[in-house]
Amino acid sequence: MKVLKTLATALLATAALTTASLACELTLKSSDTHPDGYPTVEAVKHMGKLLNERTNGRICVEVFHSAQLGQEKDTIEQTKFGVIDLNRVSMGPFNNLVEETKVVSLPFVFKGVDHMNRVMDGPIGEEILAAFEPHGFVGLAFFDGGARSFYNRVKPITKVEDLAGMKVRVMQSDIFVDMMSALGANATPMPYGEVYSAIQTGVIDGAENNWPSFESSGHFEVAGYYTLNEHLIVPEVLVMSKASWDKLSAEDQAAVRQAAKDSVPVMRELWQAREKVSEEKVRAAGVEIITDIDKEPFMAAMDTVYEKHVTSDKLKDLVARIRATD
Ligand code: GTR
Repeated sequence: MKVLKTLATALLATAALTTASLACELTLKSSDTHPDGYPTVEAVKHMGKLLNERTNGRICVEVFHSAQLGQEKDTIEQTKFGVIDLNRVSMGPFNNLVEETKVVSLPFVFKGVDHMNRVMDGPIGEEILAAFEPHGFVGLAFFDGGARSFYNRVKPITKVEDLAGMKVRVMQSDIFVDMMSALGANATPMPYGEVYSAIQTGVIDGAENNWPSFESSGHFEVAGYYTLNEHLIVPEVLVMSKASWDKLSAEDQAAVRQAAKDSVPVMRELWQAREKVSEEKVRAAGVEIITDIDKEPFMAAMDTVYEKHVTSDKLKDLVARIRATD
C-alpha cells in the first residue's frame, strides 16, 4: 500500500512537471557568470517568474548560472546571434562593441553607487539602453554592481606607487588596460573564470572587483589584501538578443521589458544584503582590508584615460551630463 502511495505521488509529481514544461511555449535561455544564489542570478530568475505569470505560463526563462554557457565575452557573441536569448553581464565587456557603454565604465565617473543608480534610472540610462539595439541587442535593465577595488596576494596597497609593476587582471576592455597603465601597473585582461588559478599560481598578482564577486569567486582565498579605493563603479546590464526579440509579438516584448524593469528593485535589495554577507565572510577569513586610502591621487592619474577614450562629441556630452546629475 505504502509503495503504491509513493508511486502515485511520484506519478502525480511527474504529471505536474510535464504540464508545467508543456505550458512553456517558449523558453528563453539566460546566461550569467555568477553562481546560483548571486543577486544577478536571482534577479533574472525573478524576472522569469513575473514574465511566466504575466504570459499565463507561455514564456519561461531558464537561467544558466556559473558561466555554464561560457565566459562573458563569448556569451555576448552568442547572444548577438540568438544562440543565447538573455544575458546579464557587466558593461565592461561591451565597451568595444557599444560605444556608449564606455562612459559608464570610466574610472571615477560616478560620485558613488547612489549617483550611478540615479543616472542609470534616468534619461541617460534610457539612452544607453537604446544604444544596444543597432548592435544586435535589446537593453532591458541595469543592475547594481557596487564599487570595484583592488585585491592582491603580495602586499597591502595604500597608494598609487604600490601598484608599480604589479600584474593585475582586468575585464576585457581597453579602458581598463589603460587605467592600469596610468597607475603604473601591468594590466592582464582575462576572463573572470580564469582569475582564481591565475592568482593562485602567481601568473598575476591580483585583480579588482566588488565585495560579492571577491567573495563568491573565492578570490579572497588566494588574495589576502583588499584596498577599498573604489576606482570603478560599473553598472551591470541585462540584454536580450535582438534576433530572439524580433520573434516576439509586440505584447510579449512589452511584457519582457516590464518584467526586467520590475526585477531591478528586487536585485538592489538582494545586492545590499549580499554585500554585507560577503564582507563579513571575507573579514572572517582574515583578509587584510585597507580602508584608510586617499582616492585623490588615483583619480588624478586618470586624465590620460579620459583623453584617450572620451573622444567623440557624443561621449563628451554623456560624461558632462553624468557629472552634472545630482
Ligand atoms: C563582476 C561582474 C561580472 C563580471 C566580473 C568580472 O563584478 O558582476 O559580470 O564582469 O565582475 O570581473 O569579469
